[in-house]
Amino acid sequence: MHYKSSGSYHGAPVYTYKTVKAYPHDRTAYTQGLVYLNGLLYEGTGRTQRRRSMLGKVDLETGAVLQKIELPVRYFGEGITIFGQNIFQLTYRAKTGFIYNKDTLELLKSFSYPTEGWGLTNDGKHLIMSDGTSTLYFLDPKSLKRKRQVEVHDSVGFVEKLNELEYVNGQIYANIIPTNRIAIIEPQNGKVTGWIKINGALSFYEHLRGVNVLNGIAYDPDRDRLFVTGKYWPKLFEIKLVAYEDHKFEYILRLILNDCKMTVQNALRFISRKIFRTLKRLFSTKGMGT
Ligand SMILES: [Ca+2]
Repeated sequence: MHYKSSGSYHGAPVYTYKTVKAYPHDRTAYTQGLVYLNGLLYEGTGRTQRRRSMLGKVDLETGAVLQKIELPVRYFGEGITIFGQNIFQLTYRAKTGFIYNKDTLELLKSFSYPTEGWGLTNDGKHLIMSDGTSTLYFLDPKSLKRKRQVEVHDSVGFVEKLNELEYVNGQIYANIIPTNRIAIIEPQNGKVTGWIKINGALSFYEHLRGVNVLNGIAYDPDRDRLFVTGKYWPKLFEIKLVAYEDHKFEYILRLILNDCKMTVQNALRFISRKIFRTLKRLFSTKGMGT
């Protein structure tokens, strides 16, 4: 288990977090895009063996899906963003995006782009898109044409696998797949100005139940609330960033406690299984004698 870390990584400060509040999140949602607007979460999910890709409105407090549409089975849904009255949604390899009415989720039209589609957000002027590389593309929201692009980099080199995005106070936050790290990116030049470590949000018991990686960032600018979740995560967290240097002991303790919890849970499961088998054997032996 790797607990050691310092207050900076590749030349940029490292942040961890405090959980302000945990909300329920649909455990079956293979989260690919997340947005907050006026009390609601909007979530885009990818295709799984059991479910088609989806775009839905979710009640923040209960995690209940209030309204949703499913994508045709050939599309794997990716990042989403809300710009004006419309929701934009990317798909993974079909080079096709969709535009919906924000209120009704009615499909208005589709558009195309030349790369894979991963994450999507906007800065109020442009849509900002990732494609799994280190490049962020800035698209005109009307013509959907690429206006400019930046290469995301830190002091060591390019930062690749940028996935779910969120524009937060003039910076772009990006999940780095498949880690539990978020890069904070300067939109003008692509420079990473900080890193956020989201390890330890879920217990190892929840990891044993099949949760996947962090992949969902949303921001409420009115109340300065930052939300994160992940693929198949049973919870969505409102978090506050704190400097890693100031909270590293608390952070390490949280990871160790999660490990201990898992060890105890596994031990209890092992012992109860042994007791159950022994009792079963005893009773079946008695039964054979009568
Ligand atoms: Ca987002």
